[in-house]
Amino acid sequence: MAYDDKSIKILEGLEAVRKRPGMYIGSTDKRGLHHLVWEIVDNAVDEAINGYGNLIKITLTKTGSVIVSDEGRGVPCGKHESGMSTPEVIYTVLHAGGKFETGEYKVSGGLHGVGASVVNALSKKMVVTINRDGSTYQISFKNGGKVDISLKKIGTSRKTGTTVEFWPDETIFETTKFSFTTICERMQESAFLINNLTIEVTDEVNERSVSYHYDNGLVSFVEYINENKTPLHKTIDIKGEKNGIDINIAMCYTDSYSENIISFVNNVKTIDGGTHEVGFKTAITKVFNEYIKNNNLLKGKNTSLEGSDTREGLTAIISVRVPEEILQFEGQTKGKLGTPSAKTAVESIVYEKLSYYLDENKSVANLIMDKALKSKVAREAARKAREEARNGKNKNGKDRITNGKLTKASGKDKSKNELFLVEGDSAGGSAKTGRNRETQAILPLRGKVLNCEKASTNDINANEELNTIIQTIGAGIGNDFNPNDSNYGKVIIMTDADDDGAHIQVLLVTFFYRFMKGLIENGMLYIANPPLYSLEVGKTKEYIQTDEELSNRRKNIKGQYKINRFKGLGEMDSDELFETTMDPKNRSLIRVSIEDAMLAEKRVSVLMGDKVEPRKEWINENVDFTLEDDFRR
Ligand code: 0RA
Repeated sequence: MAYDDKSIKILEGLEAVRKRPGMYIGSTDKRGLHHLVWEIVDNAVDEAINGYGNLIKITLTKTGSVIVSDEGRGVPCGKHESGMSTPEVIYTVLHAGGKFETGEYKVSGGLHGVGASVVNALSKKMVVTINRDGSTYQISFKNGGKVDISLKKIGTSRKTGTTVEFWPDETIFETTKFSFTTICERMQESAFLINNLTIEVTDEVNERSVSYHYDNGLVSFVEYINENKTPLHKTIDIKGEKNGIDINIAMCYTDSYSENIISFVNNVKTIDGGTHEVGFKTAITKVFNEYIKNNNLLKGKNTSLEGSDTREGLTAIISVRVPEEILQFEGQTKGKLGTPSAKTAVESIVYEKLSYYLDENKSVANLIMDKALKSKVAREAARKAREEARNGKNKNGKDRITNGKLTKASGKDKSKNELFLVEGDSAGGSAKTGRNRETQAILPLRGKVLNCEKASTNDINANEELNTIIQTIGAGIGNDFNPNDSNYGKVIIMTDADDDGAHIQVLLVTFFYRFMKGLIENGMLYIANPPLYSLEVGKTKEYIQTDEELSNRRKNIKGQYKINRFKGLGEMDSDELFETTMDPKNRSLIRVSIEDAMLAEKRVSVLMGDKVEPRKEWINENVDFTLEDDFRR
């Protein structure tokens, strides 16, 4: 093929990416936009995990670009067999890769890994600078991956490494504003996963900068998550290698009741778990039950612990590195490890190391066995209580008086019905008046919701507010939760757009995450997005969702106008509330994802923990986090 034919093919390929960006990066909203950053960073991380370079810098610049630089080997700068330079191939050919030797690990190409060329296709400009073989080379692209200036030597350098700067294309993305918080959260995670790697994130617009570096990797990660909890022992560190799979796990039990297991494969989070997580859980259950049997802790009773008993209060990070050749992902979002040998590898290493640890540390062993045994007792009691609750009777056989404040929907098609959980009785009143009576039900909530981060199933059952929610939804909780039993297709949290409202949102999301995960997994949990302002120009009134939108809108108004900032839902009348926030035709709902929920849980522990300092910091930094980015899908 002649060079020209090749370059036409390439442009067709990149054009396809621009036509259907969603196919490559999932979406063109904030999430999709950040995908571009992950894609470029993953390449840099690949170099680091294979031992090349230990500093990665990410910079958000004043011109709206992101710069990612690494100290890896540098992209090779020779001529490729196609006639193009190798950098041109890497940044313009879809799925061009092939740099990896057998046995090397790679992030890119695994979970998302659509390649740097996709980022180029979705950028109005991209500049790649390479230090290699004593020289500095540069190539630049414009208008979605068209070569602007071909690769050329621009100087000399003793260093090696690659720097990529790109400007996302505004005609493709709904927003091109990067979130410093989102990038930091993810980079901190990568720094935990790769010992001795330093990641610096700089925001030149707001003049702030953070550097992440951890000597104790996963142990530091677990300690970070448990920052505001009370650990029962020193974090257990498990390392090993089997079937060519490198295993690294840190685990620690706390006095809380939540289970917090986060797993990674080649440094990419596996949201839906997979074989490595299954191997981990299987091993723990087996170790616990053997320990209990050997030490006669169940006093001869012929029962055993369930898996969930052995994970109550557990924080664990599982990180495995699986070689390319046997790497398999499953599920719609490819967030689940499929590689079968990862199960056996993790299971046998954890079984061996954890059994040994417990035998060597009897006092720790007794503490955590005791906790697991208590969990078993509580679980059995709670199941009984739930069964009674489901039958609508309490212990004494009397009908339970609950969901008294619920205003029901009249429609019979459950899947079309929506439940609004509304902050405060006054907003509840407006919602009740303004709603669509057929499909919308209103349940007003009084003040703060119980913090479920430390709550046991018994605590939940004893809490009236949460009990009302559970019964109203009618689909059970925990292992008994069944989305098909839900009385509503959508559960929508509607709070004021202020601090307290955000607080209630995280508490509720945490409750659902811990006790009705299935509701989130099935995409049934939402957050309503009330407008921040109304804007009156002459006789017309419009509603504005964000500060950014307001300042844009103001620029285009000629003549007089009046702005009103809504301080809470209660300031809107019932028609206004319906029109802006509840009416399916106009409203914009935020669907809560599992990822959001995990962040929310971490936030709850920061917000509600005993330490004052992190809480202050957190509130200062995240006043409007729900609107900013983290809850948006
Ligand atoms: C192809 C081959 C080699 C390295 C790379 C690409 C490479 C790509 C990126 C992207 C961002 N940073 C990067 N660093 C390196 C291997 C080159 C060799 O064997 O020396």
